[in-house]
Amino acid sequence: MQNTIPCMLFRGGTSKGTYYLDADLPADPVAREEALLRIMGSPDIRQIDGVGGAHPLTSKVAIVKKSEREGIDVDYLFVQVVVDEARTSTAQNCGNILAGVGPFAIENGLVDAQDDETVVSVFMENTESIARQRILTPGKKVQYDGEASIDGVPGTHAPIMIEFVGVAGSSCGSLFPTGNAADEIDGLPVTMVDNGMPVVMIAAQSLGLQGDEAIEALENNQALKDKIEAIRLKTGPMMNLGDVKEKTVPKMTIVSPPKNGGLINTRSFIPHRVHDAVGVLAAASVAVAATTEGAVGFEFALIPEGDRKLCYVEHPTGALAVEIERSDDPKELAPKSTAIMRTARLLMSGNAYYIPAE
Ligand code: NQM
Repeated sequence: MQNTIPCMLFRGGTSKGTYYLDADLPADPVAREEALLRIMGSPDIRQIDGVGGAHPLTSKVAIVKKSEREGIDVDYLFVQVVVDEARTSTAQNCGNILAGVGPFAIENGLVDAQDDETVVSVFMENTESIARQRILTPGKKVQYDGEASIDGVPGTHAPIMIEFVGVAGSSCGSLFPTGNAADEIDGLPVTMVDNGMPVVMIAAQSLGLQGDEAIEALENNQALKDKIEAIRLKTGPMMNLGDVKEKTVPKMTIVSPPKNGGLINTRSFIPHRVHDAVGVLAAASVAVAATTEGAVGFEFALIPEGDRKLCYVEHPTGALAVEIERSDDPKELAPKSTAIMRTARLLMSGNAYYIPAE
């Protein structure tokens, strides 16, 4: 006998995942995790018996419910389903999957669509911070087609503008959790930063790299991966994240001078596979650090003028634009606001099927 659970499949930004109403999933945490794993087809490197795409970026879950918080429409919990292990993690947030949360909330009647445009306020449970999404809703229906493009996704779609509130330090307690813009680990200068995603930045040059290596070249370089993982395990406690061996944070980001006129170039280990692009909140963290004196990357970043900066964080398939507005107080390093543009698309709606354990 198969169990069924109502489910929608969305592409959110450059990621893809299954989206559920909280009430539709089993209430028991063990049964819930089992359902999420089996529907995705984990553990299996190919996820062949499930809907997962055999990569961390396509093995993601959003669980959404109507919020009881004042001024907030919905609560969103992000779950990373590990591809090749029977394990899920809520230790990180995901700004790409977030892009589908507003459309999902409207499609499921959690938020009443307005004519033309609907603002959805989302409480992101993983990091206890807020995102405001502006979704095009002509005739009170979510519009998915449009003229906006994001690097890493073919074609054009309707834009979803997302503004983040209170994301600085949301996982690590402060923007620079060690109190320094840069520290030294294993003889290498590193920057530990959290503007919505815990990120460790290391200059490509200090790793003997150019910074524009192909994803496969980095993933096949075991000595490099071991070095980066050794640093990552040391940064966990320093970033107030504890033992990160089994966690998907911090993200290890190699930075180098921009190649195409952007702010900075990146290759991001998330934390073991290399991202095809860069995470949304990871880019938000990189953008703030790279524009802060003393941080790794500051010296070679091409920093836009002004207090409101549109920063193009370059990645293997293009660039991700992050707008950061500096605080009026020059001593305050956390930005006043962080905003990005994404697109999302409903791919499938129906029931997910899985065979429960005996
Ligand atoms: O940093 C992948 C993604 C992400 C995270 C990851 C993300 C973010 O691209 O906000 O979006 O870093 O595991 O989906």
